[in-house]
Amino acid sequence: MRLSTKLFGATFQNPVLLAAGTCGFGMELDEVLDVDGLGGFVTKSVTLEPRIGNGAPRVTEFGGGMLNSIGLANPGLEGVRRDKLPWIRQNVSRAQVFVSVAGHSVEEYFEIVEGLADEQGFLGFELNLSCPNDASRDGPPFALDPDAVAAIVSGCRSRTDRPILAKLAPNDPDVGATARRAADAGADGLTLVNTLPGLLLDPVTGAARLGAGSGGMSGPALLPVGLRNVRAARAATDLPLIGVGGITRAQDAVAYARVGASLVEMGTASFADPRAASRVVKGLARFGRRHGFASWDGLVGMRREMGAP
Ligand code: RRO
Repeated sequence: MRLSTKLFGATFQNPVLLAAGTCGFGMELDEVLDVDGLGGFVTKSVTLEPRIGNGAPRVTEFGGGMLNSIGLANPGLEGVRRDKLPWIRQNVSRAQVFVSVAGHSVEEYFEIVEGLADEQGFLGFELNLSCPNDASRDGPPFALDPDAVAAIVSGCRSRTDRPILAKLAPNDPDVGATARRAADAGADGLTLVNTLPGLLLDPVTGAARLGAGSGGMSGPALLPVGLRNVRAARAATDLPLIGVGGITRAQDAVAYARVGASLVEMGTASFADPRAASRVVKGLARFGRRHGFASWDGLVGMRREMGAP
């Protein structure tokens, strides 16, 4: 099965990327995985200033996956320019890289996009509008406010010619409408979904198992949520979609293609097995051979095929 696909003016050698927050800036996985053999990766979300993140524990597991509240720990714009992008420029030539951008205000997104304008080594931006763990902000993430989504995407659009992805939330009551607002504001693609807000407790003490209290749920339990949201976005727009949530096997990636995702991202599965994404790439080739599919692109569902989500 031909796995390469052309999107956003670039060639992805295969459709499997590592999701934001699960692979640092690529260099952190250098010893365990050939990141350049993947379709690409999305960096940890970058904020204007460095952030140390939330208190420990930041991650806890349960039967369906895991819950995290990292709290946007990252070196900040200047640290990324100085310490992270040079490694990417030197070591990543075939995988496509998106820089994830997060802000506590609308303007912070603009400043980061402008601050990276002259930097090389990455294809585009994934605007993280859906972080469930940002203690610097009151209220729900930007992704649940369609006016904020439109303002952030259009402001970034006017500041860069690079591809812009908008990463939306899993608990959006009308993700199709939000997808349309992002498309109208000039997004080149949408990433669905971020982690789902959740809470785990110690039954004896009643205390939250994460230092920050609640967090974002990821892992196998997120698969049906992600598929449903991708399908709803596909029914609402023609934009390329990136499916993320709960992929552990090649057939999960194929399910995302069927509901309209042109690319997929993996994260939680690679915590248990750092080579999980490479395994899915190989599994996709096998899936195509076994079931007689000539190309990944041929599996990607079109808008006209999508019924009600
Ligand atoms: O850093 C985090 O706690 C975090 C982020 Br920015 C996000 O977008 N999603 C998530 O599950 N955790």
